[in-house]
Amino acid sequence: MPQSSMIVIGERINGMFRDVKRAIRKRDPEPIQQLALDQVKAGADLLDVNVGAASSRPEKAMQWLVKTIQEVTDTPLTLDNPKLEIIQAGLEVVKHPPLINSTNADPERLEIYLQLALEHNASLLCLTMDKSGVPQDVNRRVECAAVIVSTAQVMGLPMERLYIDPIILPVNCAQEQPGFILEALSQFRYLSDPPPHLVVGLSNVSQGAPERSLINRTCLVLCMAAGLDAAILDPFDTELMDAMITADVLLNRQIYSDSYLKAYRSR
Ligand code: THG
Repeated sequence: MPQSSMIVIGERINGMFRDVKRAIRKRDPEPIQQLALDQVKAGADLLDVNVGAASSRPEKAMQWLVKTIQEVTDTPLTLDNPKLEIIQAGLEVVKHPPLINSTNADPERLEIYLQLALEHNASLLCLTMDKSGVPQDVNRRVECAAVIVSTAQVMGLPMERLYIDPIILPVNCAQEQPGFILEALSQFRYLSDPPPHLVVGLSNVSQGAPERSLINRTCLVLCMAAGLDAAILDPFDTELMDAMITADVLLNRQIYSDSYLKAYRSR
């Protein structure tokens, strides 16, 4: 039996997008619910929920988004915010165990978030950075990942509920970074057996670049070859989804048939 296929986290419910920002401001459920249903239909296993800078009361906005999405789908959510209070607000109203996105490897913060994930039967996404910021090299990322994995093990969060994110930066700002990400991912895999999930926020890599879709799907396939098994991405990009499904087949993580694209979409 092949290993399991990519976990798709739909990125579109994010206040960074103008349509979402407007819907949050007006408390208009329709665009949000449509984006939720359409992303699930396009292959999202989880839905990222990020209020962005859309609201003066982000706790309330997070709760409204969670409730609004839950009215139309049972798909699990990814509560995406750097602030603990906003994650907690989301946890108060979420129905199904979510993925908490995110903490970093700062030991104090890590313990608080691990405790929170354990209390809520949630999964936890950890960024391989600490108080000193996003590492620019491979080794610091691996050191952070090692701290994350060992702390999770000590506190009793199973690896199936831990996601590690090496933090992808735009290729037009720092061209050597994607290569470092690939190297970091291949090393994260050996930190434990079974390994934690490995995830990236894919669209970061192409921000500000003209060939966004091409850069995104090429980067995704490279990351998958290095062990990535989850990604926050745009499930409406069909060329991206096709490249992902094909890479799953080639990595023996999905069964091949002549109609494998169709088979994936009709799951
Ligand atoms: N890691 C983790 N979580 C994350 C990220 C990550 N959450 C947020 C982000 N990064 C992933 N989500 C997005 C969503 C949108 C874009 C990039 C990443 C994006 N947006 C357009 C832009 O900036 O050009 C918005 C413009 C528009 O179309 O309106 O690219 O790395 N754990």
